Amino acid sequence: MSRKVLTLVLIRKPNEVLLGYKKRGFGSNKWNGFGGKVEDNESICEAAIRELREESGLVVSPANLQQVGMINFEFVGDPIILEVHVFTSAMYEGQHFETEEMMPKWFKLQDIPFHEMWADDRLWFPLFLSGKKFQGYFLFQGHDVILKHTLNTVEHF
Ligand code: 6U4
Ligand code: NA
Ligand code: NA
Repeated sequence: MSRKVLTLVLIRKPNEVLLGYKKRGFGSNKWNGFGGKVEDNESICEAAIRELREESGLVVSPANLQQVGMINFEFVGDPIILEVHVFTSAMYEGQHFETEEMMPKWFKLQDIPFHEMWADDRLWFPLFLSGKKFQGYFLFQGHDVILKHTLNTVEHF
């Protein structure tokens, strides 16, 4: 078993969240937050900020980035565990724009397109949206079926 550390950033307004439609690569054709792999020369927070900027155009300062979740994903038949660090910010600069990887769009909280997102999102988004911090584990078969999971709130990271 080896691990890959990834980031996922969800930008909030009081009644909206910014998602991006992933146009290529892992998780393509799904709406998701912005993020990607942590490089060797950077911290997890730096990676989160860089991926957000590369994929959406928005800039967040480290002081405004809050970690809200940590999720481990395992895929049947794949020895690599994805360790995804989930962050949020209500403060950002810049205008979002479409990139080669992502098409960003604001969603009202009542209109979040869970049927076009990773299957785990409908389980942990309610915790995120109510301001709770959480830790989870999901075992996937393929990219659509969750065979088992755990999900717990935590006090801090
Ligand atoms: P490259 O190869 O550079 O294009 P990179 O942008 O570094 O890739 P990418 O896009 O593969 O990384 O990262 C995957 C993204 O998908 C990360 O933000 C984490 C996120 N992710 C992976 N599995 C997820 C899942 N089950 N539910 C979820 N987000 C997931 O909500
Ligand atoms: Na990415
Ligand atoms: Na990347």
